[in-house]
Amino acid sequence: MLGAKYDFSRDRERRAGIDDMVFMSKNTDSDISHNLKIRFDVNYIYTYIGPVLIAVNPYKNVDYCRENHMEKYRGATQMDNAPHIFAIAEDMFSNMLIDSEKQCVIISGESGAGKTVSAKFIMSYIAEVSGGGPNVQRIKDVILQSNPLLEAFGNAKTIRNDNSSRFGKYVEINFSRGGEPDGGLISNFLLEKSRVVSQAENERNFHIFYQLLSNAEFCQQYSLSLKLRFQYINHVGAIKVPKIDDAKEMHDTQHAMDIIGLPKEVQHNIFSLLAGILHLGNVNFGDKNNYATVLSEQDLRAPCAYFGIEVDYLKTKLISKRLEFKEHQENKQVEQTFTVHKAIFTRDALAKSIYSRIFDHLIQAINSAFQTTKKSDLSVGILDIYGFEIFERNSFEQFCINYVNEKLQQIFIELTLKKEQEEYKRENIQWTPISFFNNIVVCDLFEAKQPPGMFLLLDDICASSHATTEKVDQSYLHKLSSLSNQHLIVSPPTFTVKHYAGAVTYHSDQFCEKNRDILNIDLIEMMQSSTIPFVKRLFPEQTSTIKARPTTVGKKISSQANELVTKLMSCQPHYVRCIKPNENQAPGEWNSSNAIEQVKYLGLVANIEVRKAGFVYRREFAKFLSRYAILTKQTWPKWDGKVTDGVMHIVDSMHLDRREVQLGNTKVFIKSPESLHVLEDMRLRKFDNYARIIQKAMKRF
Ligand code: AOV
Ligand code: MG
Repeated sequence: MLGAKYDFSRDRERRAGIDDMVFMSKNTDSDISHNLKIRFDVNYIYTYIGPVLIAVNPYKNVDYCRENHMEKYRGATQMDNAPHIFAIAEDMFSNMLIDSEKQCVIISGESGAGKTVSAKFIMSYIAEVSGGGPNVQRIKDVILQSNPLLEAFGNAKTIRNDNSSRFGKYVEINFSRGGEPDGGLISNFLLEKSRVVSQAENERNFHIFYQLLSNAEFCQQYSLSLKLRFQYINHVGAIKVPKIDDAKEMHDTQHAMDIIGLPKEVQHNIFSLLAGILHLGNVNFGDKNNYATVLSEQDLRAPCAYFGIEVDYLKTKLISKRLEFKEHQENKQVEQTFTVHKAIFTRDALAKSIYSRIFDHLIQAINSAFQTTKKSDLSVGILDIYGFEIFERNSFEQFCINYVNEKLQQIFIELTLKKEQEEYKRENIQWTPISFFNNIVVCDLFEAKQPPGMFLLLDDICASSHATTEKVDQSYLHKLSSLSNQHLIVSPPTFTVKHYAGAVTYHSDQFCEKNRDILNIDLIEMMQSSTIPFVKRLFPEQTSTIKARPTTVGKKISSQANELVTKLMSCQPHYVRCIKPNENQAPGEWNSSNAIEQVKYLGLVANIEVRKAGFVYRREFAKFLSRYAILTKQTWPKWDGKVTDGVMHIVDSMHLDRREVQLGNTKVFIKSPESLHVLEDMRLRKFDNYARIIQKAMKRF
């Protein structure tokens, strides 16, 4: 309805700051942070910068995020209501249907800022408002239940976040022309599997282990007990998390498994493998003349039972590997015994590999539950990855996680800051350029081919070196120091990367080992000898064809990140930028310097400036004309003159201020949301009138 619009310059009723920061008179980092704080103080966690949503983590349940508030957003435009994540979801859903265009939302922010929660709100909203029917309901259930399932296996308590995502995911939901979900696809990125075997102080292993341990029945069935002091679980300070009810979540996980369609037998197979992993971690080694021995054969029984393999087989393969060589033209084999260090490494590699294969199996199971057969051109994609991380000690995992975050920041810059300004230039629109930090230099530092960036240099070292791990990591540092890049400082044994979100110092030890990430062929064959069919299926590779130089983790993550960028670039993007108000996961606490820091690195000032100076709306002349033709008699149903004259005829007939509108070379640009509202409102009114006339006419028949 005309005139009943939400007042965007200020939420007067609440006196709660400014809703769309494009309307702020001053917009320094601290002005922005101050505005967010005023709103946060009255539980107003969402704020816009034009179409970009800023979401501050309240660390408590906020009433207007509940499902019963969704209805208000259904069919409404972003301008009809106060800023909200549901409005972004609605915008995605309706744009997809109106423009027949794929949509995606890129949710970013540091660890614990609220990305996963935001992603879940968007999924719930879309499930709520999209069409019905039994098969549709099944797809919706799969979408919603994939969350607790993947969180159980892919999330963990870190010091930054009690429910930190330790993998990235991109969820695509496909729709029919009528707006009913009819399939989907989840792509996952690099699970932090090192967590399976060790965790930093005050952190936990993946939730699922504690869920199992909290259930008396499972404990009995899989010989589990905290009394066994599993070495793969931190026992000091981090077993129980006050806000997490592991026993309840175990039920949720099982329910999700049922909904996804995992047969009970597979569920049992998975739980016993997890138990096997915990028991495997308690196998220890002794040192006999520099060679490893298994300390207690008794400890091998449980993992072997749960993996379905022979005790002697595991015993041999944890401490040695087959070496093949040629002697007098003949192929010969010997068993090469490991050092204790290598035996521990092998045991851990096996545990990590089993776990990550279970995780991949779950993703596959979800994808097959979606039963997507055809490629859809109507879809909504939701990207939720691990956020930017700085720990006291940062290793290869943080190196990869922070690289992916750089890539996302790059998309944001590319699409909202750079492309926008380029388009004005291309279209010959009057424009004063706005400067901003472009992190492409940091992305290049990671992934460049020529001269080689940090990932390629690491691959080179991994491929060429047979030296001890310490030496290898040292030579990596040496290679890095040859890169002259102002965003990299090498000071052995560490190096520091100046990321867009702050400088992070990485410890180079184990970089090579973690990048190589290979499970030796003997272990694969051993798992293939399992008497449990599910275990065999987890290890499907043909060992005879395994390449001498397998893909490294660095190569995999950079190609995944670039594929993701291509995918996102083919969609109409939406952005949610999450901000963390304090480091203590505490409700109601606002730490200004932290907030200002995030406002700074998220580039919000430039975002506002580009938006302010820019145009909220742009469309090709013909598209504009066809959308708003209904507004005037002369243009409806057809305009016969020049297309730009038609556009200007509509603009003038609606009495839009001429300063509000610019014609570029191919598109019409409209400056403020208010002008757009006038057009949209009039359009709706006209349609209503027509509908009424048609109804009346129908009644006469
Ligand atoms: P993240 O996804 O951004 O971190 P989460 O979405 O897991 O962060 O949020 C962390 C915690 O903050 C959640 O478990 C909730 O307790 C709380 N929270 C976040 N957003 C809201 C909200 N809108 N309402 C209520 N509570 C919220 V990481 O996955 O660590 O990068 O890797
Ligand atoms: Mg998360």
